[in-house]
Amino acid sequence: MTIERTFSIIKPDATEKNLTGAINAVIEKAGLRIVAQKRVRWTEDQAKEFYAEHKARPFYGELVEFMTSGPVVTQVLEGEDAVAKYREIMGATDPAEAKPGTIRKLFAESKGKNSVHGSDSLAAAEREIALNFNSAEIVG
Ligand code: 3AN
Repeated sequence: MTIERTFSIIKPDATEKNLTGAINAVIEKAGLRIVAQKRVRWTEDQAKEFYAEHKARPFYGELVEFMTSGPVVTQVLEGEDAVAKYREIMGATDPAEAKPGTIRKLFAESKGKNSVHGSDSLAAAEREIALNFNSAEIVG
């Protein structure tokens, strides 16, 4: 077990429905600490850069459009095995396949409007945190 940091986004479908606090409650109950958080509106360029690895996927345009359609809450989460633990409590990409009690089962609408993002590896977490926060904004 090692203490890790992972990057999280509360997506526009969830901020629109006023679910930031409810999602944060699930995160904190799972033992992850929110060590940085800000509510922002991404530009198209920011969304394109963040999701660059998905450029060739058929849903890329839709994804960029959705992620810039309203405010997002970006976060750094810290805790034991934070990357894997957050993926576990987020649930499957498709909320219909997500396990009971997971954030996506509780709150998400569809594969696109799926309420949250979490880094899928430690390397991705480092890249995503660096893109969105400077070190002074992260208070562990
Ligand atoms: P995850 O977020 O669970 O790691 P990925 O990496 O497969 O999922 O996909 C990245 C993001 O692209 C997802 N969070 C989701 O919002 C979006 N996405 C994935 N599949 C689809 C799809 N079929 N239609 C629309 N958006 C999708």
